[in-house]
Amino acid sequence: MRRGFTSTEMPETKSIAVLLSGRGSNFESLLKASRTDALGGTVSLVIANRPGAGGLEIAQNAGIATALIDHKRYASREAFDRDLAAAIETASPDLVVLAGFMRILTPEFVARFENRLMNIHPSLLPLYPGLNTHQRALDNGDTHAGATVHYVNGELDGGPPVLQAKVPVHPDDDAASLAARVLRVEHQIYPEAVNWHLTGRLSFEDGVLHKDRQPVPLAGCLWDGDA
Ligand code: NHR
Ligand code: GAR
Repeated sequence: MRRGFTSTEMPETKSIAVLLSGRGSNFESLLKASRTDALGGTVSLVIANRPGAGGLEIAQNAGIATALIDHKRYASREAFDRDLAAAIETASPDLVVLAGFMRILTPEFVARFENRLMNIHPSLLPLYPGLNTHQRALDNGDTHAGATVHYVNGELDGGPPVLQAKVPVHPDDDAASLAARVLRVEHQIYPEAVNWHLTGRLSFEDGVLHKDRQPVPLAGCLWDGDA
C-alpha cells in the first residue's frame, strides 16, 4: 500500500497488454517509457502468436507475464481469437496494443475491445493500409513516408488515427533503409499515443475521436518531435 492513501483513494495503475508477432522493438519502446513514467501505466502481459518471437524473450527478461498462442494450432480465426481474448481478459488491461502483430483480427474480437485497441502501422494512413508499405511508397516515388498510431475498428488499418509522424524518403532508399527510418519515429509516437489513452486525454464524442476535448484531424495529430 502506498503511503498517504486509503485503499479506496489509491491512484490506480493503468496497464496495457501487448500483442506481437516478431522482434518486439515497439514493445521495448513502450516498456522503456513505462519505466520513466512516460507511458502513464505498465505493461502487464505480452502475447505472441508465433513461437520464437523476439518480443517474448524481452518480456521474460523484464519479468513480464507472457503467453504464446500459436495461430497454426487453431482451425479457424474465430477459435484463435476466442483464446486470445480470454488470455487478455486475465490481465484486465486498460488498453490492448498491437505492436507488429501480423494476424487480422475477427470483427467479434475488435468489437469486444472497442475503443481500447490500438495499432501502429508503418505508413501515413490512409495511404497504404495492409502489408509491404515501404516498397509501395518507394514504387510510387513518394517524398515522405511515416507511421500512424490508430484505434482499430472494423476496417483493416481504417480505424481513427491518433498520432502520425512523417520522415523524408531519401533518393537512395530501399525498403529496408526506409523501414529503419520509420521505425525510429514509431518508437517515439507509440508511447506518446498510449500515454494519451491511459491518462484519459482521448475520447470519442458522437463517434469522433477527440484529444483534450478537441476533434483530432482525420490523419491524426501530427507529431512534431516533442508532442
Ligand atoms: N485486425 C483488424 N480487424 N483490424 C486492423 O486494423 C488490424 C487487425 C490486425 C492487425 C495490424 C496491420 C498493420 O499494421 C493489424 C490491424 C496483418 C495483416 C495481414 O494481412 C494486415 C494488416 C496488419 C497486420 N496479415 C495476414 C493474415 O492473414 C498474415 C500475414 C503474416 O502472417 O505474415 O492475417 O499492418
Ligand atoms: C513495425 O514497423 C510495425 O509498424 C510493423 O511491423 C514492425 C514491427 O517491428 N507492423 C506491421 O507491419 C503490422 N502489419 P517490431 O516487432 O520491432 O515492433
